Amino acid sequence: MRVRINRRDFGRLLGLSASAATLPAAGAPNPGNKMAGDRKFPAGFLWGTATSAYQIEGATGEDGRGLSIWDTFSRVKTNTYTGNNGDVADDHFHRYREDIALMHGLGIKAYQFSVSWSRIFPEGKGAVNPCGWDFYDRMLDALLAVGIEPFCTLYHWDLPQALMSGGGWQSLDTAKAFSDYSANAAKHLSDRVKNFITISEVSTFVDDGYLYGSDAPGLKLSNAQVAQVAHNVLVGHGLAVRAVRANARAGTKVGIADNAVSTCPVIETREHIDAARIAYREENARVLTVIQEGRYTDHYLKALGADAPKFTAEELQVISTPLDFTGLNIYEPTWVRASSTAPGYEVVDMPKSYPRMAAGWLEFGPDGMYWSPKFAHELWKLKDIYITENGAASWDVPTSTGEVLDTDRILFLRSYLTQLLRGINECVPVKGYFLWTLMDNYEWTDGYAMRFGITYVDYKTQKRTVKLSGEFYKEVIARNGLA
Ligand code: PNW
Repeated sequence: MRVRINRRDFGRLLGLSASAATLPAAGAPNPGNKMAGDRKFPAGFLWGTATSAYQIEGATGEDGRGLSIWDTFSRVKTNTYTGNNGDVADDHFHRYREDIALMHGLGIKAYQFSVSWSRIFPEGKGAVNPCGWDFYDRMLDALLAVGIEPFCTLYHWDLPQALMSGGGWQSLDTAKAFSDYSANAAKHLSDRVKNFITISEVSTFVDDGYLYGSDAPGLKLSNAQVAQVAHNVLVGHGLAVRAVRANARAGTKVGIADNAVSTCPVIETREHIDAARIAYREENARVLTVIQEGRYTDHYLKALGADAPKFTAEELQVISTPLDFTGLNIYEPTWVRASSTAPGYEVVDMPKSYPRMAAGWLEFGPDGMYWSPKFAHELWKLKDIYITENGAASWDVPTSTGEVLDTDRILFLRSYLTQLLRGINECVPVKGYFLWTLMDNYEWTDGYAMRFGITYVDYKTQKRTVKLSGEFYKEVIARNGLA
């Protein structure tokens, strides 16, 4: 249902926000971080950028890499925007030195990259490719040489094609193969990588790849099958957490990057805030809640009925293996208000006129950057939180002198970072922020048409040009704040 705000309601809203008595307590007290200090982040805050292997590397046929499901899927011309695929992408496989210099120039302190599983295990499991790690070794050496801290994601959607013969994530064999690959990665990388992320955005690749069929592997399964796929992915995640711990050097940390549904109260009253917190737990029941609580919520199981996943108690234990940190990817908000019907909330649909960024799905809503980490922390008392992705696509057009003046992306970033700071000032333990993304890249089915970078890439020449938003981010990092 849609909330209509007319002039009278708006007046009422203003009255509400002007009256301190009707405002909820803002959670933990502000630790005295006022005035100018209000705009600063805590000392040591980790400013990063994120990318993923298939979106930037190219070189899909080099050094014995096996095929991934994205190679197969994107080679069917009708599957992606004008048939774009990742064969070349940003050619980062050959230009990583330039890209690392770019990050260094912006003052970036941490870099989240993903490993292409099929470079390491061309068949997904079995024999390790003897030169599989070579590229990542070179890249990590160059990164560490300039003091940038690597965060390594083990799975960002590019499943080895060979594992599809067993149904991909429809089979727990894939979870087992993922665990073995994760163990190998931990052994090989943990002398240099101190932070591992198991999986990026479970919901996105499960729904788009196995339900709607819009992304690789392009399947359109039943609701029951999809619930099982999601469950299997989480088992793979839990096994990988354990495999990393068992095989990495002491002190290595491991977490997940989840695009949790960012439920936000439509109006900041106690009633709607409480509803949005309930919504956070229920809307994320399939991934984040079961990881944190070790059980699917009653509401989730009831809503799915006969389509609920089949699971064992032992699997739930694996899934809920404690994490060292929780990564939240924050993009669009989900507006929520209180409701008298169980479980106590309703999602408010987006009106047609709601502001969006260039990617049609990306509705503008910086409030999620406050509420998502806050609710996650309130519900589960999380130790460390990282914002593992946040960013926006713009219709970037270089000026005649080659500049890209992406003021809309700056508006987006500044607004979201302001809300992040609001939470941090209330003691929500967010330790770092990874901007999606360093440079324009292969945006999956949107191909090269959708640009999320703070660096513009001319795909004809592979020339990189820092956009105005890149200059903005550089300034934020240098000041460790927004002022
Ligand atoms: C994330 N949604 O994808 C991915 O992790 C990146 O690989 C991707 O390039 C980036 O965000 C930008 O799209 C998402 O519909 C895809 O809500 C879809 C959604 C969210 C994130």
